[in-house]
Amino acid sequence: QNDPHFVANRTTIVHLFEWGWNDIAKECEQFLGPFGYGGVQVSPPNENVIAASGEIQRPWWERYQPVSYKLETRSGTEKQFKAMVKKCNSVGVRIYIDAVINHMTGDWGVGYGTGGSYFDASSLNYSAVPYSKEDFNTGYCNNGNIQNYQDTDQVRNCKLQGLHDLNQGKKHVRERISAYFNKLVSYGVAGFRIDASKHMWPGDIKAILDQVNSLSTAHGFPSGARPFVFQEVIDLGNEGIKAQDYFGNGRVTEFKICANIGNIFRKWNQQLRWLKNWGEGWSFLPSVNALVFVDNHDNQRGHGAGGESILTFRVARLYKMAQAFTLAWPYGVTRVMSSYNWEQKLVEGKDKNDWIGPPHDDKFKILPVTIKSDMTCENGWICEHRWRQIFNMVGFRNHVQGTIVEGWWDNQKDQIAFSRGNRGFIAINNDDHMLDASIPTTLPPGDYCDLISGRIVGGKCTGKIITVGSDNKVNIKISNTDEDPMVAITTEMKL
Ligand code: LM2
Repeated sequence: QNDPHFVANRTTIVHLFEWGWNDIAKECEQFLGPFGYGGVQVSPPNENVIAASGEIQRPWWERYQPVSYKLETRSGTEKQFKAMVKKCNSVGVRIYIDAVINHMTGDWGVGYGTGGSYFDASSLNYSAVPYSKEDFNTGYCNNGNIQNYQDTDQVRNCKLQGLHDLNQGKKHVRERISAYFNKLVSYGVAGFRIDASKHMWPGDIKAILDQVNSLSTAHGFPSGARPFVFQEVIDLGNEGIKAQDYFGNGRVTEFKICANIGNIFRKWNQQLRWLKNWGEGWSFLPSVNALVFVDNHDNQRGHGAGGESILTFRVARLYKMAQAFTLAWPYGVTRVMSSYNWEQKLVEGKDKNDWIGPPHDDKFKILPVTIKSDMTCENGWICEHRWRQIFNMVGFRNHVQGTIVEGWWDNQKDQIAFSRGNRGFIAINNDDHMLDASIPTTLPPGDYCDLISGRIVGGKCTGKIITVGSDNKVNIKISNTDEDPMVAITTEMKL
């Protein structure tokens, strides 16, 4: 189902990667609600393997190795999870969980998960679900990993990176997963990011979702509303499995965006003016089917559909520009990444530290997200979603929702501008010289507060003031050396 069930005038999801439940509850109340975020993608809430081997201690990726569907993880307890969902819903912020249902753990032998549940990975016994040998796909690819991504059967039945592959064709497996989803729905969760969807049969995902209850009016959803679904399918156009195969279940992550937007803003054989027909015009997925993002938790560290061009918080200036464009452009449901910092160790272009988990104390307890007086985060948390340029552009998107792009302008190179109906206007200068132009706009004449450089605090604009003249033109001057070489205005911040 493609509708995220945002409350009115909200448009954007933030992925609070590896945050604790108590911190997310606080963030909903203190920031996400007041600043207009529509929902949060949270890290997998179910019990996972405790990964520790040699140098690698409690990596972030241990959460992609389920042990059971008990809600006990480094992010917190079931009780804390439940309280978080309630608190977030009460301030109009939806919660979507990262659902790891393609597989269980890799080969860790015998152990206990983060919730204390026993498992034996070698005999495929996950007693707390329970799953046993018959619930898994065995005997494919000689019991090994996917060898050939052109072979659809292999991609779905063999192992992904050594992870024991569940057989979602089985009634018992479908029942255990839908029971897990139903518990989450009863707590007020609004939907699911379905991890590794490419590695499951679309019909099996459908059979599971068909057994999931509708969202409840008690949590503020419209009566009969079906959970929001966005499926993680990496389809760059060169494999047998297509994103389209999954449209019947819900939205699909559009990974073509990440590398392309990186190339454009890095000016690697690309120019900003090519953004003019961004979206379907670039043969991306239809807007109604797409989940849109500049980077995600995988490709920001070279996993998944990564590559050199991916923009992240580490190249903040370009990242903010790419985010501003993405949030200003009417295409798909947008998701903003919110990261923690880790020290990279680049060896021949590969980060040896790509496994490092969230900021933690010496007992590996996740550190709280603390907030400074300028609204940004500390303790190792980056909080891109709290950068003014980004949260104000979320506000821009909320405000211009339902309008079309009008008055596209460019300088034949890396300076662009456009309006959104009579509600918003944005100009970006990624060229190597000043942008100095009088640009026609569909915004009404008057003075506006630029939301990239400031906000309205106590009735006063703390940033640049931009004037739309009675001739319906706006004089834009943006130096190519500005910290943020762009301006954006909306009628919401008309002075
Ligand atoms: C995803 N989407 O389809 C997630 O977005 C991605 O983060 C997951 O991989 C992947 N699918 C499986 O859920 C991550 C990470 C991998 C990691 C797995 C499992 O990118 O590196 O694999 O989670 O934790 C790790 C080791 C790998 C090992 C495997 C099994 O890196 O070397 O393979 O665990 O123990 C033997």
